[in-house]
Amino acid sequence: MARAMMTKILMSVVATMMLFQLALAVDHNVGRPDGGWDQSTNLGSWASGETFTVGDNLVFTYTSLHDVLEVTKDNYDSCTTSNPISTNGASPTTITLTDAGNRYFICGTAGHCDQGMKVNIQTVAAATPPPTSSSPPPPSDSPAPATPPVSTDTPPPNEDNAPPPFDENAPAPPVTSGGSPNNTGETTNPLPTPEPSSAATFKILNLVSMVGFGFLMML
Ligand SMILES: [Cu+2]
Repeated sequence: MARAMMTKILMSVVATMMLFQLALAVDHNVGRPDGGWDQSTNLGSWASGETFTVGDNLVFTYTSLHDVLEVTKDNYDSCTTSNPISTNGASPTTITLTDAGNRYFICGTAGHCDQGMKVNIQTVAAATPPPTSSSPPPPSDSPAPATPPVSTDTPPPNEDNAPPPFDENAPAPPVTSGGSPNNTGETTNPLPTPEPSSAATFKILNLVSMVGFGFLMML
């Protein structure tokens, strides 16, 4: 039951975050709005004004005079159109930036790359999600409070009590004058109850905040 519910919550959190990612994905219309995928647009300048994040899309819109080749850096630099990584010839061409790093696109029409119809896309990683249960904090907390209970006054009961409890009040144990130590045994340990470790508390708080975050995300 509880496990199934946790699974359900986690799944909805993940799904929500994925939707969130999709909602944030940006379509970058290459060369727009001032130009396009053509020879007359300064595509380097256009690209430098954009921020490409993992999950974003490139959208190339062009006439039948052009196409879109994805190529290696070497072929990009030399405008070599043979052996492209991919060839796309049906405008519009949408390319999803699935990973951080550099990708290189050129036009395959003779001479167009040399005329500037090329663009280098530098994709950056998406922002990291908020740190939910990262490991670092707990260790710093736990060791410190471990010591306190040691040197505190030792509870007096056991041995001191033995002789005197010739109870003035209780008439009950009149058996022998020998004051059996067993009777007084009940008062023995007022041992301090073990404090809940702060590490455990921390974990619980973390869990609660995670679940709470999940619910927030679902709203
Ligand atoms: Cu072209």
